[in-house]
Parts: sequence; structure tokens; C-alpha cells
Amino acid sequence: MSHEEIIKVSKAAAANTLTDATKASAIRAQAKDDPDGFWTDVAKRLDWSKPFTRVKDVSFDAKDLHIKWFDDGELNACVNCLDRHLPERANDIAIIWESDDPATAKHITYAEAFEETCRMANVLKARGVKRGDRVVIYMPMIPEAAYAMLACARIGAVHSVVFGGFSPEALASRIEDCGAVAVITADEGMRGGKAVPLKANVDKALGLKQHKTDVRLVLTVERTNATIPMTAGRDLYYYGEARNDVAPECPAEAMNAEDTLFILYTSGSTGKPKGVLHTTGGYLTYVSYTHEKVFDYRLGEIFWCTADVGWVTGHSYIVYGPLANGATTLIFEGVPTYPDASRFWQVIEKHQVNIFYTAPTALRALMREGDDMVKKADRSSLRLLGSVGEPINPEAWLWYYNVVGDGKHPIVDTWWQTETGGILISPLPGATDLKPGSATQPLPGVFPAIVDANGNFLDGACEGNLVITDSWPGQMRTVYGDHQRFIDTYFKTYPGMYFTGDGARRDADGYYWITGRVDDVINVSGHRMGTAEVEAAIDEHDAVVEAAVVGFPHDVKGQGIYAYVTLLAGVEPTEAMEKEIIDVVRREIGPIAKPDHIHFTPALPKTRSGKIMRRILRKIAENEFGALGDTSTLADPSVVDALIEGRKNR
Ligand code: 6R9
Repeated sequence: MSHEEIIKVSKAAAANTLTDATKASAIRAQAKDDPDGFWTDVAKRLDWSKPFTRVKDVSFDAKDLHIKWFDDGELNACVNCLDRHLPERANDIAIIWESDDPATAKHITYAEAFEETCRMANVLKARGVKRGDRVVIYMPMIPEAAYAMLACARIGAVHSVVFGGFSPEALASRIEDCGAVAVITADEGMRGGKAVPLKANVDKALGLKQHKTDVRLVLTVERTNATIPMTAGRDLYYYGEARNDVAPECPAEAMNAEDTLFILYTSGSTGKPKGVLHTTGGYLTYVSYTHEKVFDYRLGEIFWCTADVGWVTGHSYIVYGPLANGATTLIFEGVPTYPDASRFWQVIEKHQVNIFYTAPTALRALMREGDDMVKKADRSSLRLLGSVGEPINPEAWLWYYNVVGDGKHPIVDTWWQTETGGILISPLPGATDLKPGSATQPLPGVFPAIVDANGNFLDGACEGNLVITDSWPGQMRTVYGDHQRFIDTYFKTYPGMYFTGDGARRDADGYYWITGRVDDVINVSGHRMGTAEVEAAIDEHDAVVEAAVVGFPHDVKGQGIYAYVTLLAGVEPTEAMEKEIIDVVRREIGPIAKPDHIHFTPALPKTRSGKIMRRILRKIAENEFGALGDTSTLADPSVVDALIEGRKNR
């Protein structure tokens, strides 16, 4: 099957979905012709303690940039995710927790999730955490991670979840940047049968002299009951010391729609990771709406998103979207390959999962393990499949469709970003014909465009840079503590438009094909890494003079990390040195940023004005020596010849 082949929506499938093609085009038309009316209707899906009268107040003009939605309304995100379901669904399952150990799972009702969240909120309050305070959450994938997020939302505190795979150094810089007063963590996490020393990492982070932190409370959830040091006055065991002493109910703060719900750090093309800030009303409206429409979610169904809550996908489609909709959301602690490569499919069988949402990198890794690993599990509960995080290659798409889905279920390839809060481009199952590898079309109320390098709109079938020309409620509002950086990063490249940083192609049917990042961000196994961040980490090694990092195509990870490193004169480029450099990156960022290749070189290719020519470094890493483009501005062309020789010998 060629990848331009269209997989038509079958009549039977369409009849069975919330949105068929006719309904979808009516919704699109309303969203375009009467955006305020459209978004007002959408926002009514939430419970507002004070209804809004204003819908949208937005300017993308860099001189007057502001983004506000529903900004005189009040609501509480936690109430919308928990309390409001209690009258009718107290005993429905809110969370299914599948532990790393396949012998352990838990079913948690909405009533239980409500009580646990209230208790955690009361513990935070009792220890002085107030509305507006920032709380860092550094947790494994356990239900308490969701309670922690919702507990913050309940009392009006701002959470910032840091992925449990980040190093103490990376954790410390995030704690410092957001000025957190508390950290919620666990004694240890469990992944693939191995313990992750989360509390010990928090201790290290808070002990680092180069970061100034104000953390007064480290709340530690007992996951493994490992013996860990506790600092008197600062550290508190959740179950052993706190949970039972507080009330099982906690009043919720009425929040303004534009009050901050969370900050989530993500990598950009330059500098330190940015604190992407999302607010309450628009974000929750948007993730609730997209969770229902994109996944065609119906009450009672089991929804499983395999992301980690440390990434935006976990925020929007494990916690906030599903719970706002009264769904049953599955939280998986483990990894796809433990105890073996059929784990995902076993979990689908065990918990009768209806909707499964994962990343292409996981699919590519599992594809290699053979179809039998999939087929030995019963997947008859499945109804819909989703993909997120990076472009999905048609080969992986077709495997997902034919093997995992037995050729029966639509795949929603969902394009979005930490900055967008929720899905922007995706098929609507039942309404959109599918093309393997294409995220298809914008959702109703989303207006993308493709522009050339000068910002001119391209029409029809074309390829260029992806921008969004108008706001949607889930859009980020600012970079925490650096509004100018928000403006400069997203609204200056193409004035009046939000620049995504992605390249895209549009075909003759108006379908979008995301081609990947056009900036210095690389996407390794669906994780965003800034090349500048990895370079800064490598530079921390005393023997390193200079480093340049680029992405290169990788069969499983999508992109791998290729680092060119120049050492001090006289230092030998040995294997031991390579290992030392990798260790520095692990220490500064974490294992996800570990370079796949270290290429020692006496010099980097530079222009006469001293700029590193990354375009050339990318081509060499890609093994494309014939297509180096214009090299006439190189200060010393012999550097390139030496690099090519070095690459060939690897
Ligand atoms: C949700 C998430 C965002 C970047 C984005 C793009 C890539 C995400 C994609 C996709 C092609 C898809 N990306 N989904 N590319 N098709 N369906 O992943 O957020 O971690 O911020 O990454 O990921 O390059 O710009 P985030």
C-alpha cells in the first residue's frame, strides 16, 4: 500500500461515532463563522462557579501581545475533574493503576480519588502551601501523582511536574526557576523492575550550591518503603505522617479563568528550558473538548494514554482531559518492554482498554519484536488508536493499523505541542478519511497556515513552516518569569502569527504532513531536547573546549543525538573520555539526553565570523556528504574534509 492511499471512513464506523462527516463540517463552519458562539458552547461543558460573559480577548501583535479566554469567569479545575462527577458517578472508576509489577493493579473510584485528593490538598495547606504558590511534583506514575496535581489545583497552587527521569541538576534548575515552596515526590519509583531514587535525587537537587531554592516542604509518598534519609522540619512522609491526620474534604478555591493552573518546562532552540504557563479556564475547556472529540470518548470506556505525567501529553490526556470528562483513565507505571515486549498488549487485554494512545517510538521498538507478541494478547476491547509526539512513519502507522488494530480501528495521529495545551491537528474518527503518516486536518476552531521563509502564505499543495493564525483556548499564555521570551520565541518570526517551530507539507486534499522541527530542537523518542541545552551540558566537562549537537535519523528513536566535541589541546580523545562526557550529560540533564555518538574533532566548521555551520554538521551526521550545500563561507574548508573522513570510519 502506498502511503498516499486513503483509508476511508467506513459507513459502519461513522454511524458509531460521535462525529460523522456531515456533523464535522457543520461544526467546522460554526467555529469559523461564529467563533465566540462556538467556544461559548464548548466551554459550557465545564462547571463554572461564576459564568463568563467575555469569550476571547487576544492580540498576536508583538507590541500588544495578550491572550485571554473566558476571562471574567471563575471555576476550579479539580472540582471539574472530581466533585462534579460525584452525584452520578461516585462509584465509577476514575483511575485504573497498572503497576510496574504485572501482578499488581488498583481500581480507584471517583469517590476515592476525591477523598485522596482532598486529603493531599489538606496536607499541603496544613504545611502552609497557599494559593499562587508553586509546587514541584517529581513522581513516578502512581495515582498519587494525579492526586498531587489535582490537590494543587484545588487550593489554587500552581504545579510544575518534572519528569522522574530528569537528573537532580535539571530538577534543581526547574525548582529554582519557578520558585517552588514545596516538592512532592516518592521514596522511589519502579520502572522495568528497577528502583529509581526519586527522594535521593530531590535531596541532591536541594543541596546543589549553584541553585538557590526556597523549598520548605518535601512531601514523600511511600511507594517502595525503601529506607531514605529524612531532613527534620522539611521532609514529611505522606502516608506515615500526614494523610490520616487531615480531613477527607477540602473546600476548593474559586479561580479566575486566567489564573495559572500549571507551569511545565520544555526545551526550546536556545537557552534553558522554558516554563510554559497554562491557565485554568481555557486549558481545561480545550483538553476536555479534544479528549471527547478526537478520541470519540464515551462514558464507561477505558482510556489509556501511555505518556508520563512529566510531559504535556500526560497532563492533558491522562489527568485533566479524561477526568474532566468523567472517564476511566489508565495510569501505567512501567515500560513497554517489561517483563517482555508484549506488556502493552497484555495490559490492554487485562483491563479491557477501549482507546489506546501511544508514541511512534514505542511502536517502532515493539514492531521489531514480531507480530506474535501482539497477537498473543486479546485486543478485542480496542476501538480506537492514537499516536502523538513525533511524525509517525507510514510503515509504523500501517503496522499499528493492521497488526495492533487488526485493520479495524481508526488511528488518530494527533499533532500538538506543550505550548498548544491540547491537540490541534488530528482526524476526527468517523468523519475524516485517513492517510498513513498524515495528521490530516485542523480541529474545528483551529486555523493553521503554511508560510515560506519570508512569512508569505502558501496556497494549495505546498511545503513550508507551520503557523497558527488565531488563538484557541488551550494556548500557552506566557513563559513563566519571561514574557519577552514568549513574544520573541513565538510571535516575532512571522509577525501576527504563532510560529510552531515545525515544518509541514499540505497536499492537494488539504491534509497536513508534519515534517519535523525546523529549529534547533530535536525530538528523541518523542522527547524534546534543545541542542543548546545538550551542548551546555557537554561544555561542563573540564576537558571540553567546544561542542555542537545535531539530530540524525534513528530507526527507533526517530532522531538520535550526535555530538561533535573539541577537546583541550593535548587531551586524548579516548573511549574513556567519551564515557566521561556521556556521564556529564546524564548528570546535567538525565539519561534521555545521552548522545548516541560523540565525534571528537580538532575543530568545528565555522564561518569567518565564527558561527558554527550546523547545516553542514547535520548533513555529515546524516551521512549525506554529497549535499553539503554552500561551503564558500567556511573559514577553513579542510575541517569539513576531516569530519567526513571521521564519519565514514564510524
Ligand atoms: C504533544 C507533544 C512537540 C513537538 C512538535 C512536533 C512533534 C508532536 C506530532 C509531532 C508530527 C505528530 N510532534 N506530535 N510531529 N506528528 N502527531 O509531543 O508535545 O513534547 O512539546 O513536542 O513534537 O515537532 O513541535 P511536545
